Amino acid sequence: MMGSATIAYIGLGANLGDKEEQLRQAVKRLHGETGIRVERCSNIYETDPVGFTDQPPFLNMVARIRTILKPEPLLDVCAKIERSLGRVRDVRWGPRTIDLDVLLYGDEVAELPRLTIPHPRMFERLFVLIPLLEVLDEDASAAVSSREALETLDGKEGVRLWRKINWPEEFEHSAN
Ligand code: A4P
Ligand code: MG
Repeated sequence: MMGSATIAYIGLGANLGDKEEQLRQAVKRLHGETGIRVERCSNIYETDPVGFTDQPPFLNMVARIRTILKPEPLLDVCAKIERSLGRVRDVRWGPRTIDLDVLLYGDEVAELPRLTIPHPRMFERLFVLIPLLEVLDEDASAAVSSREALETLDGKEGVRLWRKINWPEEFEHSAN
């Protein structure tokens, strides 16, 4: 049914509350959406805050999904999941229970009023590139630029391996 669907990459970040649980819930809810299937999860990394630095460390990861949703409905789903997990928009770049960004959507390059693809800041961010490259298809149009960006960036010590969500195995054995 999802054969003609598009591969997209969702960047997830959390730095308030039970961060790891927030990520797990967000992945589970993404997968539970009609028209979205989570295919792979990267490792989870603990990362120093970028931008507004006076805030707790983040946990970041990337999910590769297959979806029949178009980009804007996909963004709406991301916002809905953020709201359902209690995100309140306050300080830009500030602390958040959960943040879901659409990093890549197929080979699409788009500048829509609410949505820019690829995500405008992803190539400057180790906390995006390191997990992304674990799950990014070799033949994705952004594969070369992502790998090159990763090689040129300093500060890799600000991104530390935290743990791995064993997707989908560990979810198949849990009730909630
Ligand atoms: N928007 C445009 N393009 C996209 C896209 N590709 N994906 C618009 C998602 N949203 C996109 O985002 C603001 C608006 O961007 C959305 O309404 C959407 O229409 P937001 O999530 O409401 O606000 P935000 O996340 O506070 O701002 P922004 O600009 O998305 O922040 P970033 O760039 O996501 O940065 N440090 C570490 N270590 N780890 C982090 O995860 N995250 C941030 C947030 C800062 N520092 C961090 C981390
Ligand atoms: Mg965001």
